[in-house]
Amino acid sequence: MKILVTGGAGFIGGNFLHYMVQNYPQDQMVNLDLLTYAGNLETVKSLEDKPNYRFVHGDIADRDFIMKLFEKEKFDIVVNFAAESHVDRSVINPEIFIQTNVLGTQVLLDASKTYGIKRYHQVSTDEVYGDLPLNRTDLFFTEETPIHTSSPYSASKAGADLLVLAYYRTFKLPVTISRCSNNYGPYQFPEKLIPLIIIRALENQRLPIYGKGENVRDWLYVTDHCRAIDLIIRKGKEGEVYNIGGHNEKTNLEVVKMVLKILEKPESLIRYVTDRPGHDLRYAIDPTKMERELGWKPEYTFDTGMDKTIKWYLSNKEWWQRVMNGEYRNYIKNMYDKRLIER
Ligand code: NAD
Ligand code: TDX
Repeated sequence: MKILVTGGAGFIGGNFLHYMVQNYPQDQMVNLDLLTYAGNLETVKSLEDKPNYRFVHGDIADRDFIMKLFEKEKFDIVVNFAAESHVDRSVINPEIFIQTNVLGTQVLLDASKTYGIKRYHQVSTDEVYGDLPLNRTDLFFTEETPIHTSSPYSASKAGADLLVLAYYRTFKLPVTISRCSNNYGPYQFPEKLIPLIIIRALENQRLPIYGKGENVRDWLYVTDHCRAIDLIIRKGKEGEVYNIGGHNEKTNLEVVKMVLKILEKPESLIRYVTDRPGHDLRYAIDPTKMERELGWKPEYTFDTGMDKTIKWYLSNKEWWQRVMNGEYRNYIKNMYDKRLIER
């Protein structure tokens, strides 16, 4: 089996490749990545000498390049992780989100249709369902929850999901979609809450919490997400959507306080800053379908997952120090300076 993994130099795609290369030595993995600010070949460095792994540099939205690649490689399975993935960046510059997340997905779908594949899997997000109220803890996102997006990021992911389902209905392309809750774990770019907080706390810098810190996210350790995708591409039903989550809801403040406690840093580092525009209140996944149909359950609790994650950031300083280059420093300055001054 030859598997194309797009966005494999990013956080979840990279973890997925580590998992797949190790668990399926008989399958060939091709990692296609544009190496944007979020892509880092050091994440997959230890795979470079493996006989069942290869890297290809390129853009999923470059139609000529993708068509030639599919013609030459004859992939059996496509797993599309490649995306612009940060909500805050989509507030500042929505265009690249449409380009990569919508048009890039369409190019991959067209290539899959033209050259034939056994399965196209789209890695999507719980954010396509919008948000839930904070005071209705009885409500969860199911696969039937209507799409109702808030940010340019989630709108672009929802647009891609609709295209994927349209290619199933219209062209009988064998597709599946997974919609996962917030991931955390090794190799996550430090613009996302958990790595940002770990790294800033280690450096005794102020920890920006949007609004009152009451927003709720449903956290899943990244390897549990990777295992779920592996199950879906092998055993999932064509044309189906699968929600992935571990019933692990926490307010942002709870998450930040937990990190501070583990790192033995003071809560006085916390700063409440200007809220994210359109900030979704609560995400909560109902993963019953994954459990019932594919026998999936998360292996990590928040305690075991956070312990592993923090230990990883502590022993991989070179990885995160190298990604915090000029672009990263400018981003942090533009994103947070004004927020921290305003309040
Ligand atoms: P990430 O930002 O860490 O990685 C994205 C990767 O895609 C990078 O390596 C980047 O270089 C690559 N990329 C970007 N544009 C590209 C293009 N045009 N062509 C080829 N490669 C390109 O993202 P992540 O957090 O690993 O998320 C991966 C996927 O999972 C995304 O589709 C995201 O929407 C989805 N998702 C993420 C989470 C989460 O909590 N991080 C949760 C649910 C779903
Ligand atoms: O500095 C911060 N302060 C803060 O309070 C940052 C970066 C975030 N937050 C809050 C906003 C959210 O309520 O923390 C929460 C988590 O924020 P992010 O890490 O940016 O994630 P989120 O917006 O929830 O989206 C994530 O989960 C769904 C991923 O980035 C998406 O790619 C995925 O689809």
